Amino acid sequence: MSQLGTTLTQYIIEQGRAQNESRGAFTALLNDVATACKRLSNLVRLGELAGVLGTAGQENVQGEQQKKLDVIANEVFIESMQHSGLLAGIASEEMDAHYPIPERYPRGDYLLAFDPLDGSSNIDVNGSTGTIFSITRHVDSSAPSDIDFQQPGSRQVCAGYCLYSSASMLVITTGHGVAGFTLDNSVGEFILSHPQIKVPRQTSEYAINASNARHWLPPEKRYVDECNAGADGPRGRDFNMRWAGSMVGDVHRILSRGGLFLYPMDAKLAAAGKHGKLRLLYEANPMAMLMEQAGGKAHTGTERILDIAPSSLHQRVPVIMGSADEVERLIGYHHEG
Ligand code: P6P
Repeated sequence: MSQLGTTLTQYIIEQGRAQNESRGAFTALLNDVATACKRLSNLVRLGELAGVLGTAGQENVQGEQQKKLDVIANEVFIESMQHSGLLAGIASEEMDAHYPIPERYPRGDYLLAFDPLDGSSNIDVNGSTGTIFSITRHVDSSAPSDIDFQQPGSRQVCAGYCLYSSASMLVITTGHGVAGFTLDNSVGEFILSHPQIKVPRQTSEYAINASNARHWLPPEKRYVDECNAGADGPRGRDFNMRWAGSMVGDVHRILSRGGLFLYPMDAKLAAAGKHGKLRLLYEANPMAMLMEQAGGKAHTGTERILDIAPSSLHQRVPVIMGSADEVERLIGYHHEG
């Protein structure tokens, strides 16, 4: 009989045993996340054949044109997660305020914040997209408010993403390292394929949207110029640049082979009164937990991302994350000013 491999459920239960923690609720919660991701993986894989491409003809709270699949992905996640009795509330990039669990369902102890379809501008060109999620505890039994979601990233109990690309992969951490699961469509299970993901401390690859170069602040300009100077420059080696246009695609590559992901503060964002491009609660925080759990670092240039005390549900922050030596180098440039 062919071996199936370790399923997500088996992994969470085994992790619980190893930590002497009861993981029943957690197992059920992550299984609901996995169900939602499988449903989205099918829709993304079918694309136009499922009639899910193109714009929804409306804007989200971020003022961004919503794709049909942004709206569908949000609905799929809520439908898959709200019934469990494990969540006290849900916050999403696609919703102004948090979604209270309907009274017909029991309320649980966890809060879910998620970006249903990160990189959705890639969907119409068959590029990589993903779902990013962050789970924290709801500290009391009353119905949560938006403020209850605004917890520092260091209080996350679970973080992860599902990458929809050549394979669909679920990558998660519960605070004991990072594991990757590949979707086996023949049985409809996420199977453990990358048990202990580690980010190399060094790299020769960086990721940034180079079209913003004229807006970069001195630390980022110095960092990128030195990388581009290659073997004859101060770094003494050639560098490569990749930009996926989806944070999930870039972060997954960096978790897989090292690199530095940059969406820093720049003059254009400052002029628009923004503190960054990427959102703290459901993009920067979950990815920062994954990076640190994999031996990388995650910083804004002035502070560790997981230490930030959030001030709003859709707060934006600068993001510098990946191979520890490169994050430390760029932080050093920020300190030099
Ligand atoms: P730009 C996608 O919209 C996203 O939020 C991240 O996934 C991605 O890294 C970034 O924005 C891309 O931004 O300015 O290159 O389109």
